This record gives sequence, structure tokens and C-alpha cells, in this order.
Amino acid sequence: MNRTFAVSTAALTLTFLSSVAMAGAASDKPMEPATQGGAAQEAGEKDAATLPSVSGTVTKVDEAAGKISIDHQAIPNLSMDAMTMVFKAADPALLKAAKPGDSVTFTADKVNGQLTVMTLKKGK
Ligand SMILES: [Cu+2]
Repeated sequence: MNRTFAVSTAALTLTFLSSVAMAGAASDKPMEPATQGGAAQEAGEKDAATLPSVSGTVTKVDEAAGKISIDHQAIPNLSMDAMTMVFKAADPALLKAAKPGDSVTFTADKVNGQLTVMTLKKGK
């Protein structure tokens, strides 16, 4: 009886010690933030196909800076109300297809912390 008790206490103590060791090892991973950033970016790219379409009017195109200003309707995936603002273009080709005054339908997402037009086509 006594021996059995002693053995299981030792087993519990070992389990406890190895849990502590594992917790300690997990918290000193220096690469963790970079890994999480990569995962978030991949998730964003995967979602690009399902982003909601937003209508707007192009107010300015800056091809040199790779940016476009759009007077846009609400953007649900970015929790943004209607406003006029500057976006980065995901692809420079988007800027060639647009000029000020164009009515456009576009999708936008946050890429590396920047609000970016992912797709853009003329018409509402
Ligand atoms: Cu906005």
C-alpha cells in the first residue's frame, strides 16, 4: 500500500516537473512573432477571393507611388464607413485601368498594415 502510494506520488511529481519545463521552453521561442506574422499574411491572401465588393469613385491615381484615392462606400471587412481615402494598390496594373471620375467596384484588405485595393473593376 505504502509503496504504491510513494510510486504514484513520484510519477505525479515528474509529470508536474516536465510540464513546467515545457512551459518554460515554449515561452523562450524567439521566432514566434515572425511565424505568426507569416501565418496572418497567408490567411489574408486566402481571404482575398471572398472579400466583399465595395463601390466608389476614383478621385486620384498616383502611379509613381502605387496609390489610388477612392471616394468609397462602407467597407464591412475593414469596419470602415463611407469616406474618401488613399489606398495602396496590390498590383500596379490596377492603377493603369483607373482614372479620376471612374465609378468602380473594388475589394480592399489590410496587407502588412496598409489598406490595399486588392481588385478593381470599372462600373458599379
Ligand atoms: Cu476608408
